[in-house]
Amino acid sequence: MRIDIITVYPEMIEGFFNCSILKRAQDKGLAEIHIHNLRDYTLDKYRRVDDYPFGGFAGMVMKIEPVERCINALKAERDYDEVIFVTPDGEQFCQSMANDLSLKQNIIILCGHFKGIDYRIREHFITKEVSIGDYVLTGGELAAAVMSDAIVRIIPGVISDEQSALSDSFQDNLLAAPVYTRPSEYNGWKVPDVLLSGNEAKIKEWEMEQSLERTKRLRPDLLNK
Ligand code: 6GU
Repeated sequence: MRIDIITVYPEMIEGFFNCSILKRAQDKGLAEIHIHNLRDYTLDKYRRVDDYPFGGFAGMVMKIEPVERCINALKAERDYDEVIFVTPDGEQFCQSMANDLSLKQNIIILCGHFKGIDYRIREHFITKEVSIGDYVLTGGELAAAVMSDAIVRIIPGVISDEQSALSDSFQDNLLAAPVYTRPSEYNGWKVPDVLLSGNEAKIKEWEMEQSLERTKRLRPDLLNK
């Protein structure tokens, strides 16, 4: 899968994609992540990508021209399944959306900045608008990073133990059971006996009970989904 991220601040997220599991996914050839600086696509001699809003409102608005040139340059190379704009007024991102997007071949994620982007970009280029939660960030970069992380980590082969991505919290609308490692006793704090019993059936049963109990207690809303 390939993700193209368009931003005016590539340096905000470049480091993020060069670490840990996202880096490994790219090294293994399972995901390609390309970050494009929108300023490289403007014909403006000062490389300006924003301008004053019509109507006399406060703040600056991202211009159509560089966004169009960037998206068209990408589309000339390959077909895209989605052109996503990350914005607080978009559809709420969640695990099932990450699952769906992880099955796509090529997606573009456009990050907004300043007061917003010229609405005609949203009408004519964008196929999906996504928010990562009900709070406002300074720009879409962190949202693009959050989405890319959630999408790439579930591509088969990215996490060596496939089971571990599938048993994550939220994959089945349940929170995960607690996990423990050695030593089995520390400061008198003991690991639950069942985990040391070697009885796989009992361990599975315990895990499910724990998942249900934690979900009921901490996120009862998930049980109604
Ligand atoms: Cl996608 N962008 C911004 N600027 N703020 C957000 C967001 C996106 N999602 C939640 N808050």
